[in-house]
Amino acid sequence: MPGEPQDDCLFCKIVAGTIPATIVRETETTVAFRDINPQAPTHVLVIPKAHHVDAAALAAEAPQLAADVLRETRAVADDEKLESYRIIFNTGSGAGQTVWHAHAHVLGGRGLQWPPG
Ligand code: IU
Repeated sequence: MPGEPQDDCLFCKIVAGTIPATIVRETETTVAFRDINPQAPTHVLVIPKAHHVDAAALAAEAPQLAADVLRETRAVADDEKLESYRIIFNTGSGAGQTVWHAHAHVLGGRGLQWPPG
């Protein structure tokens, strides 16, 4: 069922607290934590607590929750005092998605090239 915790999902385990993460923000519906392999001085992942496999599924299955995630990206940027930053939802393996629980990357603190690779 969309939204239900998955036993084999790493990010569900972070939500449950059974795998450690450096959590920077938490709301009733979302968690934000530092990426373990940061690609910029600020690299924070914002995830819904509920399990949805990717951004497309999240938008379709729980649009209010998608809005919660987007609002939290703004809050992370404010907390980190980022004037410019990038929000990325890698969606599908061809786009670089490796964890099948929707997450927004918030990247900032350095110059960012466009287009991305
Ligand atoms: P992707 O868009 O699915 O490729 O992003 C997954 C991210 O999750 C990636 O940047 C990893 O470094 C990050 N990550 C993490 O922060 N903690 C973990 O335990 C694992 C991956 I596994």
